[in-house]
Amino acid sequence: MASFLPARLAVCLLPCLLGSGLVSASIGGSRGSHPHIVPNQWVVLLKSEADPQEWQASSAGDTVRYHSDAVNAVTLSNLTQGQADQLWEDPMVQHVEPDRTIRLTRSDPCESASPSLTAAYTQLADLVPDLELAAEQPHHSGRSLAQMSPLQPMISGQTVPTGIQRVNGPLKGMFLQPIAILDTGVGPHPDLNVVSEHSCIDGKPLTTDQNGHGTHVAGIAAASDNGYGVIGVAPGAPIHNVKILDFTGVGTVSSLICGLDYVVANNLAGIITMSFEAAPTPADALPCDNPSNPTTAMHQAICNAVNAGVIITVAAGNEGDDVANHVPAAYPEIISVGSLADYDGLPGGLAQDLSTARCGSGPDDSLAANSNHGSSLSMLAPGICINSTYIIDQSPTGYMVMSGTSMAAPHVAGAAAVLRQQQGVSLTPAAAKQLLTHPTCSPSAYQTLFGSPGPSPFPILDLHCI
Ligand SMILES: [Ca+2]
Repeated sequence: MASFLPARLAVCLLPCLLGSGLVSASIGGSRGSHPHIVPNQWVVLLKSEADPQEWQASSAGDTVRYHSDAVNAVTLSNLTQGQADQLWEDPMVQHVEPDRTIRLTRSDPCESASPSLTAAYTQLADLVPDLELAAEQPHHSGRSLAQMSPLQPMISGQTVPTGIQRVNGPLKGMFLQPIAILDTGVGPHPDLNVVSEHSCIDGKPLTTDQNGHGTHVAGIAAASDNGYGVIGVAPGAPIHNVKILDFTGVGTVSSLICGLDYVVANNLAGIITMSFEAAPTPADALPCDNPSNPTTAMHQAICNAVNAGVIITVAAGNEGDDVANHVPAAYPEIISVGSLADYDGLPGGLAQDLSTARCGSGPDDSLAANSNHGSSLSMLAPGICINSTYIIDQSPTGYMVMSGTSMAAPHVAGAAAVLRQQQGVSLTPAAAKQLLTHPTCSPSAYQTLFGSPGPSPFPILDLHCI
């Protein structure tokens, strides 16, 4: 441990630089003058009768990847605007649009790791010198799930995070409905039951998480009930690690569609959670499945995944804005989740107002100050001061407290896994959304929001009421 950076610095080094805007990066390593567009890269949606691999042979540009499950499309790079315009003349082409960057929903990773777990993981780190992954070498971890697994018994003591308490967890039992985490990667982490891994980052097949965000999200949804670490909403549920954002938290619409393709094509998971935003375009507001006036590739791909039976939870975003201004959170087909500020795991607004503390985000049991909201927000779940799994590379404890709607959405994904287990896999995404957003508990069971007594204007996740 002697050569570890001081814990707080090590924990914060990369994510804090990114969070403060001091570091920026994009997939592919270059970016044009427009920060939301991948230069000379295009998503070409093809008509249903076209085979993407055969069509590509006659097109200009270089193929980044084919899409055939979430949408029928090809992503092409090194294609000029003029060449892209010419593609509209192709009878097999339905729609051409620039590939867009997608970015992690901003959250606060700079909180302290759980003190109760620090000692145990310090011991773990002492035993495993190669846990010291330098932040400047984010793509070369080299550790594997197999290397981690034998270390599980070295960690003792399990805490129930406040968010789990607040939604009336933890639940006991076997949770078998898989959840796909479309994020910065997941783990490896001994408290997570990762059953498959796939990278959609160009030229970087490594699926491990060098950011920490995806690992944190995964633990909220499904950390195992195993006597150590934390426990998730659907404890031990199988996790599919689908890496669509690089270590800086940046991806593309193409990498998102790649992730959706992976889940849909392999029929892997009936639930997806994701926490990113793209700059919206007018076409994002158009309905899906209208070839004569098509919506965006991102929206259509998400619709197709939902139509294939996948329940999708999306972080509402942390701008304190109307969620209607943010995609994909604004899409009506998904469940958008805002952040509830809760400090004690209990309803009623009784906890001390921690607004001056690092985690403070308004009064206890209120809508978090920076959570997006508005009439199109589906529901709330705890999102402030949430303790969950984190990459050991950047937290010697392996756990971290983070805040944001990124932390709220996976609570609902875990609940969707519980619901699917209760109701059967035939439960449709629309029916799941209806059940999750119309709790069976009476409004009087709700809490104070906005600092004054009264019913919540938004449904709040409660595992006893779904
Ligand atoms: Ca655990």
